[in-house]
Amino acid sequence: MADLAKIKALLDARRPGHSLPQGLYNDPDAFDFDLEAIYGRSWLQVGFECELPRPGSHFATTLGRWPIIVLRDRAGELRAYHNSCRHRGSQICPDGHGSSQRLVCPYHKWTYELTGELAHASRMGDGFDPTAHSLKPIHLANVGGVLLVCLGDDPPDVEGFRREFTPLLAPHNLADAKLAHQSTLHEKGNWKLVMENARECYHCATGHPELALTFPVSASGHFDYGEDDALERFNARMTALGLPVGPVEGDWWQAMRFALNEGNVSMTTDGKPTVARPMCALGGGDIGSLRWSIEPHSFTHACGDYLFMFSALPISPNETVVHSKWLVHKEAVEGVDYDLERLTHLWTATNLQDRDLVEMNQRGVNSPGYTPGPYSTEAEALALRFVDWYVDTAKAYCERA
Ligand code: 3BY
Ligand code: FES
Ligand code: FE
Repeated sequence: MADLAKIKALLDARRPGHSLPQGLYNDPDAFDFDLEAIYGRSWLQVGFECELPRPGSHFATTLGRWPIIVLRDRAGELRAYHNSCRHRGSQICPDGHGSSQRLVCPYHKWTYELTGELAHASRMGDGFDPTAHSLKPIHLANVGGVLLVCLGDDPPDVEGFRREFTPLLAPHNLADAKLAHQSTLHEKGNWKLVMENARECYHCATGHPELALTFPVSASGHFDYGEDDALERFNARMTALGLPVGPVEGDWWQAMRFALNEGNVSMTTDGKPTVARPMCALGGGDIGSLRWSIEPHSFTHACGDYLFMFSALPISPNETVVHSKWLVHKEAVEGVDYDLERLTHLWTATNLQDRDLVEMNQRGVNSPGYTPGPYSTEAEALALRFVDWYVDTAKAYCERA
């Protein structure tokens, strides 16, 4: 349990418009607090319904310290559980994708139905009650094929997100998508530094030469291009195609469709589509990118031809794992309709560049010379929004505790 008085003092010391006090980036108590107050209570985007194509499909992942499993049961219902055996607690499924009609714990072979009931446990004696040893469910929301879980008992409202976001997402046909690739990147930095970096493009023009070709790196947080009327022209073109652009937002989420740099159709190293069979064929697939973000941990971009998801999951005060997923149309054939290296090149390069920036940031933040500094309200608006959300959410938790 985190030292709440210490956390409160750090939160109270935060100067508006500035980065956080040092302890919030490297103190073990702050890390424990973040897991409990932030990751343990927020909706987290873990993946997509298309990753669970058949009854029995599952994927397992670890959110902070919590292994979870998401599956499709025999009746086709999606469910999520703590990935922890009700015998002596072993993790049941290793992280990754799999398929089975029952879940068998590798340790002593306790066996669970996909609906969570304990179906078999050998040599437990007459007094043993299997019905008291079902898998523990966790909250799961399926928003148009995007899967969110919440580990807390009392999840934030998800209906506003569902209502406002689903019309923007629908044209991307997630029901007809498949997972083409996923990756895991270990970063020696606090999760909040990973996310602040992910929420701003102040560093992009110089830090991400590949991304900067297509991504409007000098737009402000809501992809406003200043004097240029590119946004209006783009919005008019999307409206003519019947595509809503937003922006729409709630406390913990945001979504909008934005224009790529003039002349570019997809977020690739040459601006051309990288998948011959698009997810959304409207406008020849030239539909900018639908970007959505979920506080505390993710952003996703959906172009006409592919989708990319970024999720930051904390490991320790100074370590974070970045999970990335790429979706394409389910009928796109690797080696025929797309080349995997070409599909993944841009975001893999960007992630590696960001890792170096985050690790450099963490080393400097650990210095006795570190003092919180001001964000650019123009270039770092979304990083500031993230940090403000963090401070507000953390303070509200402290008040209730
Ligand atoms: O959140 C985003 O959309 C992006 C991706 C690249 C940098 N970051 C601001
Ligand atoms: Fe799972 Fe023993 S811990 S069967
Ligand atoms: Fe970056």
